[in-house]
Amino acid sequence: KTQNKNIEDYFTSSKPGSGLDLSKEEIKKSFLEKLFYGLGRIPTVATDNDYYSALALAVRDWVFRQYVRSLEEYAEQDSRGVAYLSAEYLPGPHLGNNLLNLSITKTTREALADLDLDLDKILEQEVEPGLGNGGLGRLASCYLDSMATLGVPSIGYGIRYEFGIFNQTLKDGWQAEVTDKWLHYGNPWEVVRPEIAFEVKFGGYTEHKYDSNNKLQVNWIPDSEIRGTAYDTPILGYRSNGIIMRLWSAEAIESFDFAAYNMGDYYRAVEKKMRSENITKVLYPNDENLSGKELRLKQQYFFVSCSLQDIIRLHLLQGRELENFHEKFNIQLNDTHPSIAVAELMRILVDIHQMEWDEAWHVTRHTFAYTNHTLLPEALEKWSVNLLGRLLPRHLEIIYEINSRFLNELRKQNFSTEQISRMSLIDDRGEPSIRMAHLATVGSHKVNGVSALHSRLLKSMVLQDFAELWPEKFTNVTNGVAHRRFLALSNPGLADLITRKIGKEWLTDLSALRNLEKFADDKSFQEEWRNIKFKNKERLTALIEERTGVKLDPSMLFDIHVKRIHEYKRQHLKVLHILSLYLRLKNGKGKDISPTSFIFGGKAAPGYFMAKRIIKLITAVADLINNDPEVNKKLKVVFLPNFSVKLAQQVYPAADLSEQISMAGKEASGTGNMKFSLNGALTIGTLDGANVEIREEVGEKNFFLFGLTTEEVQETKKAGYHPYRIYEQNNDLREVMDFLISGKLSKGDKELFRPIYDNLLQQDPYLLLKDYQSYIEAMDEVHKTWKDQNEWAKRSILNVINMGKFSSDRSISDYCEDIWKVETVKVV
Ligand code: AZC
Repeated sequence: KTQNKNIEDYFTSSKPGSGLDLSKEEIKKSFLEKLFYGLGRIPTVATDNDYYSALALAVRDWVFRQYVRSLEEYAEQDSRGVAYLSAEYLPGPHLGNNLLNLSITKTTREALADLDLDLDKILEQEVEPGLGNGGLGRLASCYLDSMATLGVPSIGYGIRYEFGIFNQTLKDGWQAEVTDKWLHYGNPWEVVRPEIAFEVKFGGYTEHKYDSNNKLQVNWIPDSEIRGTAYDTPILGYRSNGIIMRLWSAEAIESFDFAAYNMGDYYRAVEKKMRSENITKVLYPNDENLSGKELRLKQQYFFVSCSLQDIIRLHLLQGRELENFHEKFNIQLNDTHPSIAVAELMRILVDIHQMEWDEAWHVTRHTFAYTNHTLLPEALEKWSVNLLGRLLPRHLEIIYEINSRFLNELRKQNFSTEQISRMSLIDDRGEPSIRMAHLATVGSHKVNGVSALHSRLLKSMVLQDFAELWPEKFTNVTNGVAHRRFLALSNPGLADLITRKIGKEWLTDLSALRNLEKFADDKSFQEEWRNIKFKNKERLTALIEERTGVKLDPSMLFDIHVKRIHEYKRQHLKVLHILSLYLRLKNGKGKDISPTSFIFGGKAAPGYFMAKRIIKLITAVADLINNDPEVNKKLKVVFLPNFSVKLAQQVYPAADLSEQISMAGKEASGTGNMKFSLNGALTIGTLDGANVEIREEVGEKNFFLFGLTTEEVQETKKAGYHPYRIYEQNNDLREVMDFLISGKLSKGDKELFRPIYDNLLQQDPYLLLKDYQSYIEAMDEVHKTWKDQNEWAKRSILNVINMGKFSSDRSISDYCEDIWKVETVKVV
């Protein structure tokens, strides 16, 4: 707290002014000052990247203004706050979004034009922070955007990975990974806060002693300690508050090991420092699959420990008692990645602040809430007791204590032995391990899934026993997306049309899009709508040609499948469909096919054999089709490398058809599905995740449905599934499957795609063959509908105007009401 009266007086009397709606002259002046005196550049040597950095620094000042104003307001209101704990964030480029939220995009463009600079070229310079894998990380960033916009007193905590998600390139059609050096040219958005730094312990052992009051004291004597330093990035809401994304970076406590140094061993002296800094070096590139690696657990504990120490510091700074901690703070666990926080908060309260166990447990359970993002068994985190005990010996004891008390409760309530062993935090079958989802569930007051279907399945499958024990604990919050970034910013043509017709209300209330309903049948409106889509497709066509050399025709149907590559997401089902069209054309039976460009994008986990082979399959099919003059007037296939938020912003606005074809019961929600619809794509999809709710909102007629339901999937598997029989019975499918191993896709190599072929014929765990026919028929319906362009435009309009539910503003309001019980405080 500052004790400096002069500074306080200055602050109070000059009250930070708004950062919004700046004038052209103000923008120009700040930009040039940052360029000259912030970066020390003279005009003759300034590069595009310097222009970008100068503008970013100027904008950051205005964003910080809004942040400071928000903090003042929160302090005055004594608000209850939210800490969002997430191991991943995918913010996307900041500059354009901040300009939008400050409402100065147009003025900035003019200011720069006066200086003969082009805003678009400058925006292009930004390297996005790839601090996440996919949906989960992007969701966290959408939520920060909405928390800022709605005025939720909040802070997002995470890890400042030095290397984010790898950059994907293609080599001979295979994915190749290249290190992501996002910090190479510096990062103008962050501010390092060396004074906000905490020490984090690892390893060693514990000592148990009774003090003079006969109270047990546990002392953890670690064998190493490292420091986490805060790096703050301000996140601005739309004409509203600013909040902070606080990312922790690891460093050695002593830069040098002086003992070694004095003995002349300089290298060994530096080695320890390097080893400590490894913790935040690199993001694990697995989505939906745990790595079980020690370094990963270290990353999790490291950021959790720093964050909790920071939250407690903030709480105590305000002169509060820890007994009321839960009344002032909600901590949201974004999946189980930060779930060690349950044990860590107990340790801090009991060991450090001497709170009684029962009271500490009360505080802990009322502080945390847990969001589950997956039902995939291979993605449910477990840590071996051995590893956890070695790295965090005190936490293991605490987890055992939580577990023993919990199991005793169950015994008192006459739960069966079987149920008790299912619910235990420790899995004793095989190598003993900790079930992190159970720890998170037991340690939280609310548990939510991310779509209606997923939340239901969570209760009936993965956490069934817990849902029976504590039905009131379980709830649903359907995911949402930051519609300002994914519509206003990335589809300016459409945004402009919408605003011209119904005003700007939709920017802060997406359900206002319903006011467009009266235009759905209006032919001239439909035509404008189509022209905008066409222009977006032209832009994407140019980008794809530049990146891949493949030239698409923007008048074709753009059929797009972008997301992480995973068998459950069934990119290979899309490939089977493409091959079926290819064979139809080759057999002279393709007259009903509407000319289509198939666009794929997404990264595969570097160690995921099948996913990588699926990428190779896509590129092989692309080579075959694009180079065959007999078919390439009607079909084009392209794999667009290195899918990212930046690319996504150009892809969604150009889509006609959105592929959401996971096997029912596997995709927890999906958020790409929402972004596509929001930009006027129609969806072909299964009844999985949020598809179910999207279909409800946009109307059955405006959604191409196919495939088994979750229940049918379960029945099919229970009855014993034999994919080979389907292959035998369906001639078209057989022809497509056999084509995979014909060598025609692989210069005669019949073995290249055999692993995919064998997997589908022998196991087919995601039921591609079972859903194949239904998918083909739905796709035929798509091609038929496309021929009526007015009808297509109408359905596209109906998709967009019914997207109100899927704004992340709505999701965050749900969290506020149902889980966090916080009041929002807006500064504008
Ligand atoms: C994803 C789910 O697969 C996706 O369905 C959901 O929309 C998204 O979370 C947000 O809730 N899960 C992940 O991305 N998981 C990891 C570990 O990356």
